[in-house]
Amino acid sequence: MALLHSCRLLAAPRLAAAASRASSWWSHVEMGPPDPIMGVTEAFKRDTNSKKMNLGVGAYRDDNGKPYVLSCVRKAEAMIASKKMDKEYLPIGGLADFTRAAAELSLGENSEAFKSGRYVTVQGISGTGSLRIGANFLQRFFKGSRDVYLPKPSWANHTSIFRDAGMQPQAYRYYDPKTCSLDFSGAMDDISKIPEKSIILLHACAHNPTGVDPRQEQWKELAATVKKRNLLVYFDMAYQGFASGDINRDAWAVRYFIEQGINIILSQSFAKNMGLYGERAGAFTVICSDVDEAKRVESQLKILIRPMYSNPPANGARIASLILNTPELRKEWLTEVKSMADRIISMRTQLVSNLKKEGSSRNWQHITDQIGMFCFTGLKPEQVERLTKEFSVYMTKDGRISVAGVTSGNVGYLAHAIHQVTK
Ligand code: IK2
Repeated sequence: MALLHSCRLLAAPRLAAAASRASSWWSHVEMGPPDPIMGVTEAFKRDTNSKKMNLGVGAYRDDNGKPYVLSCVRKAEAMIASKKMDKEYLPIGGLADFTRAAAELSLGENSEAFKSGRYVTVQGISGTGSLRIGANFLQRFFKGSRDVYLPKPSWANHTSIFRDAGMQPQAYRYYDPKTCSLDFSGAMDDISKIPEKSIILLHACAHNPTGVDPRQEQWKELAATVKKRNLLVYFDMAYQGFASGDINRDAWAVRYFIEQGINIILSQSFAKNMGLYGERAGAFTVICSDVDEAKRVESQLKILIRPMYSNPPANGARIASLILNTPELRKEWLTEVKSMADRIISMRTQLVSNLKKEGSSRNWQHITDQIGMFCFTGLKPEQVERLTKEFSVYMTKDGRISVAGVTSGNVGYLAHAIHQVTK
């Protein structure tokens, strides 16, 4: 009897838990997959191998493999701290000194659109948040198709951002896996067939994940085609300065399209080029036909932003604004961006020469041809799996590596590991 009683006592909490599961509001919620990029970092953290390398997430590391805070950022932070500023809300559209400087940086100080004021720029929560403002704006106001044509492949989050905003992600050919380079004729063929008044997304520079950008003559052809098809161009510029080391060169396509009379929309991120990742500094810009239209668009952007997050975070925008608007800090920043870009370029060269030293007879030229933070190695999913399992080298399944995570200390090990799984 006593035994029966204690069994009942033990069973009671289990029954209660099962009953509460069955009656829960959320019992139907299934376990979701880990994020394809952030999930790599989680797996990396669990690995105890001292030689492990995280080439998954695109975050810059110095040559000791350590996260890098730019010296101009440290100085701007000290200036902000000394001012003992209040913590009041920013306006809905963000810090005016920041949004103006972000527009000047992308459009160029001599841009007619910038000088005439026929644009609106609002602050966004870094590149992702700015893309989302743009996607929601399109969903509410774009009169053409819901279709947004993305390069294939594109940054994985693009699809989710547009889909969650009620748009329909579509694809155009961009990358040729056989040559590990741009499939320009495929892209032109697909783009010339996109229905008129659709939206096309273009990576302004340092295409993620492929590291493959069109050349200037190719950008010109692209601009002519999108103009002919009457497509709305959405530029995503998350790496200005990070591709070539030169902010003007990296903004060339954006500026060229506007000069051709194409009224683009644009998202910018300061995560990579200022190393402000977690500060979430970004901007969304709409080029309009005149100042009056810009004012109307601005009013609607504020109405969109207000119920999303009310107003953006202040600290990152203050830092970026001080850097962009203070000549000495800006000069220092330009040097630092260049040095980050140069270190990445030099790691590409060292990786190729180490692969040769290992005895690899494969053609790795695409590693040095590609540009920016990422390299699309061309490694197959089984090879990626072996790299992770046997060598603790972590990267996304598509074979993308963040070259920013490679250092003079580990490039030899990486080359050895890649050679072992590709020979
Ligand atoms: N747009 C593109 C093309 C990006 O690459 C990013 C940053 N991606 O970085 C993570 C990774 O791929 O490893 C963004 C937008 C947005 O970045 P953020 O929101 O951090 O500014």
